[in-house]
Amino acid sequence: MVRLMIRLTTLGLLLAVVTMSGCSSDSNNATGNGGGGGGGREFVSGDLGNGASFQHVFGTAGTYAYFCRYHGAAGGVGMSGTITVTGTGTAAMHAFSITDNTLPSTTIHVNDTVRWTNNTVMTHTVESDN
Ligand SMILES: [Cu+2]
Repeated sequence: MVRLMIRLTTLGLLLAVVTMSGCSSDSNNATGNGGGGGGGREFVSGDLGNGASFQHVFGTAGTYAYFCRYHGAAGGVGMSGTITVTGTGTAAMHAFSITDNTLPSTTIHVNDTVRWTNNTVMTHTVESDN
């Protein structure tokens, strides 16, 4: 009986952790604009497990190189890509599915959102070089 209770409690905690990590991803989005939460970098997703997603609104034109910390590195090494942000348009969503150890490069407009969803069984991150 005690064991069952402990197992149920553990399950409850696991569910709480999963729920919280979903929220933290959202709060990253909220603070990600303008480089918050990433040690001054434009965006840092944290770990994205299977099915997890992260999104970021690009409020400033520029060229944003980014990478996965487990399969790439800053400077375009390995699992990496570039988001190029040009003049203002209608705010649009660009959703990408990660299906292997590559990351998309794309050109978007200021105030557009990019969303990455990890559809592999491995853990990845998306984080800007700067
Ligand atoms: Cu990766």
